[in-house]
Amino acid sequence: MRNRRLIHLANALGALALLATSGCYVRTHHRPPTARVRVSGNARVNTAPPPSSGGTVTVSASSPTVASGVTVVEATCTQGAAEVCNGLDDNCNGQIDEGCGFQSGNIQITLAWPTSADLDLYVRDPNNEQIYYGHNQAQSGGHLDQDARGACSNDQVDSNLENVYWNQDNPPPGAYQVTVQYWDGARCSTAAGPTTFTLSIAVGGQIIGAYNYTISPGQQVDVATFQI
Ligand SMILES: [Ca+2]
Ligand SMILES: [Ca+2]
Ligand SMILES: [Ca+2]
Repeated sequence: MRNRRLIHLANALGALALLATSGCYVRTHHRPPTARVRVSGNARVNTAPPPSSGGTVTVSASSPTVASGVTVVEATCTQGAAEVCNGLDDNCNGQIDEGCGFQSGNIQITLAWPTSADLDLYVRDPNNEQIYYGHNQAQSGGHLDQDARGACSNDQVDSNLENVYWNQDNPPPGAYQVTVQYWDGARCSTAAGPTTFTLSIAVGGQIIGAYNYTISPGQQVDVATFQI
């Protein structure tokens, strides 16, 4: 009997010893690490304009306002056509009468007429400086490079065209006023009587206006005003 108790005691002590050495412990359950969720979707479209490539300066203008009585010419042009010296851009390249002995540029204004009258082209720039036969170069870069029929002279290269241009990248911004005057200082001019002229304006390589007007001796008309 006593031995049996000793055996039980020994078994109990063995069990305790086994527990003590088994490393029994309560396992803490950790939450699994939060999964990283990769959100995929459409890439955002960058709507910002691409950076300027530089090198090309684009000059644009408002639609010109024209004087009463001025007819807007619905000029037609044909790519590849011969350019005639007529105050119109016949070949659609944005230059008026190239090859006729005067220059184009970011601004070009050309006056043409079909009679022996002495018409004069005046352009007032944003600095209020007027370019014409008596003042053919402005501080703004504007030039009158072809005068015609001055006091009825036939000495000039082409007797029926006048031209003003700015050929720098950035002509001054502001208002440009285009005026035509019929010089009546001598019978040689006024004998031509009322004369219908053609006038075209190109800005930034585009024709922004082409006009006809019938002008009388001694008359002055502010044909068009535009802003750049
Ligand atoms: Ca042309
Ligand atoms: Ca032409
Ligand atoms: Ca003239």
